[in-house]
Amino acid sequence: MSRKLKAKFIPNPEQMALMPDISGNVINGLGEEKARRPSPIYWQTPELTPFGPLMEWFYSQIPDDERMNAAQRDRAKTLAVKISPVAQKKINKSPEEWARLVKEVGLKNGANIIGIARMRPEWVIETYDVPHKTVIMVAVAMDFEELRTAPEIPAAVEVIRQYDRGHRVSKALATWIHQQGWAALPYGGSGNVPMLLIPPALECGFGELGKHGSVINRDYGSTLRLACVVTDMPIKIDRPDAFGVDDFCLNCRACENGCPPNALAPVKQLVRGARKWYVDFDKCLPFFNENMGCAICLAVCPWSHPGVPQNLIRKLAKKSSVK
Ligand code: B12
Repeated sequence: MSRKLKAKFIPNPEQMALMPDISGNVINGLGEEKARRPSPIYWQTPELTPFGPLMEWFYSQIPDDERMNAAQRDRAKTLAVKISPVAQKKINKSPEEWARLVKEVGLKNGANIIGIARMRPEWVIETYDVPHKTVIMVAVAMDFEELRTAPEIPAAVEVIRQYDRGHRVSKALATWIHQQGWAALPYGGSGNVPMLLIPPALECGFGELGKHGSVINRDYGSTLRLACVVTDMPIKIDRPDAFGVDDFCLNCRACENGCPPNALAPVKQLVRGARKWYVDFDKCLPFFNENMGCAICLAVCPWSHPGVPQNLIRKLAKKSSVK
């Protein structure tokens, strides 16, 4: 399916007329040698980014489909839920005990994985203040059978549903933290998140960055959606996890070949002082906007198939032990 789309994609001139003069890759700092905080680019208040009109155009393209509408309504309900204020009495526990409890509460409320990272200012978008010292990362997995239909409606519906779950888990966690007497801010992962979610996800052990620019996890592959809660509660920090993805992606071309607008590169690139897999924003965005949020790169990734990550990890471990 994606090969057919690849041959055909010619961006809509109405959308292209809204493109700003500045490249999204310049805003993102492609080729810059020095580290700096990221600039707002998308899914932020439209006035903060020259791509604001493109965000509005994306919404104008969403089909009037009952499944989409129902998923949007559910997410709106979750977004409207208010969380209780911080309790007057602050409870003190060891960082290890807080980590155990935070993970228990997150998993009980529907997360697939919870991890803890120490906040780094370079993750926070430059138009925001750096909030709190600790980041609780939340991962929810998308259903592969829905995801594999990308860029069709069932995949787009699954994305909205899992964003809803991300919002529910982060709100439940923030409520619980408030009840313990500590401040917390929940970010469900869609819209106006003040920071990048991928770098803390990598730091807290959710996995490695794939060639497609998303995190690949040892259990859920490329199917994760991310959300977070930021807090000053002193929680024990987790460690990164590497299991061979970096080497694997160098030799795999599934997402590169599957991406209709050719937005994925065969080699890592320098972005704001770090060499990493980088997605060409100017190529990715027009296709994303015209195809309900796309997600083909995740659907064609071999790591996304249930059961495959475990086999790949075994094979990669064998290969590295004979090197
Ligand atoms: C803007 C945005 C987009 C834009 C631009 C994407 C892009 N690559 O530039 C558009 C709308 C096109 C988009 C598309 C998609 N997105 Co998007 N997107 C975001 C958003 C809101 C902000 C990211 C951002 O500002 N990027 C711009 C600049 C700063 O990017 P960058 O410097 O290249 O940094 C990126 C990575 O390299 C990494 N990173 C940053 N610093 C560092 C440092 C080091 C050392 C390393 C290793 C990595 C790293 O984090 C950044 C994430 O894009 C995040 C949510 C969030 N708050 O983080 C979701 C997010 C990254 N998207 C996500 C996904 C899944 C998608 C799609 C598959 C759509 C879909 N239907 O789900 C596609 C895939 C496109 C692609 N191949 O990247 C997920 C990724 C989940 C995961 N498992 O990792 C996120 C985290 C949303 C979420 N809540 O789950 N997205």
